[in-house]
Amino acid sequence: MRKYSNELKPEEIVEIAGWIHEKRVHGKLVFLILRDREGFVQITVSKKDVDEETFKIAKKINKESVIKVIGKVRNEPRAPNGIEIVPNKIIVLNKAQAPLPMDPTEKVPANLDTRLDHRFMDLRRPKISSIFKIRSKILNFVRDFFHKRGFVEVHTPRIISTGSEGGTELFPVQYFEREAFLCQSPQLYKQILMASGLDKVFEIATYFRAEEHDTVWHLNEITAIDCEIAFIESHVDVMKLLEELVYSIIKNVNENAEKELKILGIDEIHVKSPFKKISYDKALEILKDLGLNIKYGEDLTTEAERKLYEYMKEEGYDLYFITDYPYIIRPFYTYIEGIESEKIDEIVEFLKENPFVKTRSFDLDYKGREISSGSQRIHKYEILIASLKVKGLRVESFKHYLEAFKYGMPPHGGFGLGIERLLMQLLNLKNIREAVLFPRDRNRLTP
Ligand code: AMO
Repeated sequence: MRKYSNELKPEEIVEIAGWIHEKRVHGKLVFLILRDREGFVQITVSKKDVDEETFKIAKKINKESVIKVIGKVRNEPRAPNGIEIVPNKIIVLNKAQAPLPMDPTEKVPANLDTRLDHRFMDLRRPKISSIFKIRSKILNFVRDFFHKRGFVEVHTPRIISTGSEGGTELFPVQYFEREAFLCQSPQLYKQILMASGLDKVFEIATYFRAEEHDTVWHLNEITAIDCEIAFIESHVDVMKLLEELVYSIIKNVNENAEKELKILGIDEIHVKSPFKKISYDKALEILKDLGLNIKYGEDLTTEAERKLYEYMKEEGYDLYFITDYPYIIRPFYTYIEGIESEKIDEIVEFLKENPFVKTRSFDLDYKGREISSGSQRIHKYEILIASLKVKGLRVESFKHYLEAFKYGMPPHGGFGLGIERLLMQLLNLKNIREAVLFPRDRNRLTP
């Protein structure tokens, strides 16, 4: 049975397989450092211990070739982790060509583009694979978190007929003889499901966003943790759940990904709970005091987000909510405060006259970047129609979504939490592309 490099015990005869990370030849001795998923082990090939053929193989083989070794484990204080394998047999499973497109030992640094072009090789570096091992652990934990709380995991369509977030950030696809789009988020479907009686749903979803931004925190294809809950009192219930989720993700990473964090040079991820909560109005006041004027009704700029974090950091917060945004900068489905009327025309008029009316909405920022946003949703049919009209969206395009609001839709709300942004901030990655295996951005469609 094949063993990993972290499972070896002295005096055992073992079989181990992996890549040749390093090779040093000293006359009648060849040292191979074999790398597998779990780490490294030295293979010490001495001319006197092995047959001529095996010695020749060891001496000649290129770095990054894949080998299988059968041999005896021995204590060796001079070897990297205190043990070495003295091989009986070395089998070359596949030779690597030379020169390599990049250096997996990190001795020669490579730029991000070269690394992403050769991602399979980039991932041979423990620092890089650690990011994805943590990502996998987080998603496993998230599924468990929701299931323990009675949520049902769902999968909604990736090919859709209409945008869910408003705006024009859609990728068109040819769907037989019709035009369709890649989904921007599961928003409309997770809301429809609130009328189904499933009550609490979550989805690990892919979002496609045709945003033109070419920045270090935007991607055109992302993964997000989406959830929706029925029978809430307000957005505060949703924020409570999101806070519990993010807090427990961080706790879980600290407890269960110690090895990966260490490889990434992180001792422990700091988290102060409860998270700080400030309203949009308060955020603008704080920013004004810090010398930055944001026009009321405009979104926080990158600079504003960064300044706000400086303020929060002083108070010990890396994570904080910004709540109660004005209607003008939130999506059409966001719950609007203070609407009494059930007449569509009256509501339209009210919204046109009061574009800054407060909504039951929030963003969760982590070290100066938005990682999640959510809200209570409008659950009244007439208000929803009015909101679509005020936002300049075609009511007919939302026909099937609107149906769900006619025959018993409970109050509900939810959030979307971008996994790449979460990982980026959690692990202090400088570029969001580090948090996704094969990023899709404005310029990158391969590999
Ligand atoms: P929103 O559009 O704010 O909300 O997206 C939710 C979260 O998804 C991530 N995200 C992105 N990450 C990287 N690059 C992008 N281009 C990008 N776009 C979004 C962010 C963001 O906070 N339907 C609502 C959520 C809800 O209310 O339930 C939505 O999609 O982390």
